[in-house]
Amino acid sequence: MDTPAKVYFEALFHEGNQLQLVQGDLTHENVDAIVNAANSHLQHGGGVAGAISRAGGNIIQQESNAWIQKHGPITHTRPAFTSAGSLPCRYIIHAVGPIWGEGDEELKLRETIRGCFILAGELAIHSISFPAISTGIYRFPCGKAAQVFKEELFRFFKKNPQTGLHLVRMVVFDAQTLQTFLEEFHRTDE
Ligand code: AR6
Repeated sequence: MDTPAKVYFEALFHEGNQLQLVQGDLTHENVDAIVNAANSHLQHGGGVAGAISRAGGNIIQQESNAWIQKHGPITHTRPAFTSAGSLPCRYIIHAVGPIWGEGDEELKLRETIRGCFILAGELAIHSISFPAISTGIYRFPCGKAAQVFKEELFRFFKKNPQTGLHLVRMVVFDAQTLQTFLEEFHRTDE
């Protein structure tokens, strides 16, 4: 039933650290943590958040509610994390991207991605998978998002050669998003 995610682009860094662009379903990712494209109240209704919540089970929404009760709403810079229920990964990092039109969207998307890397360091994980945060219900233009992700993911590995995070996967769902990200990622490869 499960189609394995296909790798379309790969970049190798210091110590064999690896960046991959794959097409697949984030809920199938066999990594330490997947990033959820969440909203600030962690109500996982639609999009990839809904898919994660349905596939992983009620525990994810329950732990999310407990997080909000304890810490208040999530910001771009500081994501939340929960366990992953029945998903193959260990953690879900709940990150909130910008809604297109609210202002400073590009900077906020960069902060969202950087916040995930900071939390990944605190959790001492070795592998992480990102979805194309903000490009669905939040309507961030896909081409611009691809450029931001490419720059931030490459920057992370270049600035942190000794990182314990050895594998970063960018997981896109549909063919059009894949095409846009592929064009952007190949542009870097000069
Ligand atoms: N695997 C990988 N990517 C997926 C999957 C999947 N199973 N399902 C969708 N995508 P979105 P946003 C892609 O809308 O724009 C939710 O209601 C999708 O094609 O999930 O940040 C939250 O609770 C798109 O490219 O996130 C928030 O309220 C990307 O994931 C709001 O949506 C992100 O689309 C967040 O909106």
